Amino acid sequence: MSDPIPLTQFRTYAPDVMAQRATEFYTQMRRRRTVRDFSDRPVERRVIETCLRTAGTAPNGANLQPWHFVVVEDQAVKRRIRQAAEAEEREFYARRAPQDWLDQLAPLGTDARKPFLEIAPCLIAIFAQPYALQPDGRKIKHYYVSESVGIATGFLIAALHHAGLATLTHTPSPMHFLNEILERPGYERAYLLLVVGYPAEDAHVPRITKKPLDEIATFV
Ligand code: IYR
Repeated sequence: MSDPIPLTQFRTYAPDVMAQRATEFYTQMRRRRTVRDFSDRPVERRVIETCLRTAGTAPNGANLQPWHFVVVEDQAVKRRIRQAAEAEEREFYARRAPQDWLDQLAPLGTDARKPFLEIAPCLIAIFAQPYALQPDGRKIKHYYVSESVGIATGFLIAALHHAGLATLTHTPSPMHFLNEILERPGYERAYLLLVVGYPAEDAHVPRITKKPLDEIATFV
């Protein structure tokens, strides 16, 4: 390790305070819902920037930070993304998706129409970088890319929710059109498109439940 510095920022809490903090965070996070009905109310750039900084603090392979975030606010670019995404989604719903996948999606009520891609004020396209390209053309391999970008995306979603913004994790498949529209290098992999904004006045969400603790965790 090169020139380690003392860990000064870690905070410890009394047991009750710790338990209360855990509960408060859970209470806050369980209020997050994936939203599909967005309003066109604008979001402040500085909030998005701070949430992206939070995403950038995520633990990741060898601290190579194998991600890039493209924030789309331009209406014309959003329209192009909507058109390309809907073209893929029409294929998905009409042909590509096997029936059992469609059956699983039915309760969510999703289909190939993605108006939120134009209505929401902000789209964040998240790209994963399998390697970094140096100016001299040398490649620096990245490690645990999917894990790293997944964790950073989780931080981002939590940060946006904490700030009071709604999100939708959208994964049109395939997503290579994002490289073209957003002019990202071909070696970057479009990982996820995060729709960000405020819910519409009359937003509805599916009636769903989360698995209880004893189903998702085992203590040995
Ligand atoms: N990408 C499609 C289908 C879809 C797939 C899953 I898994 C979801 O949880 C939701 C939708 C779409 O966005 O409609």
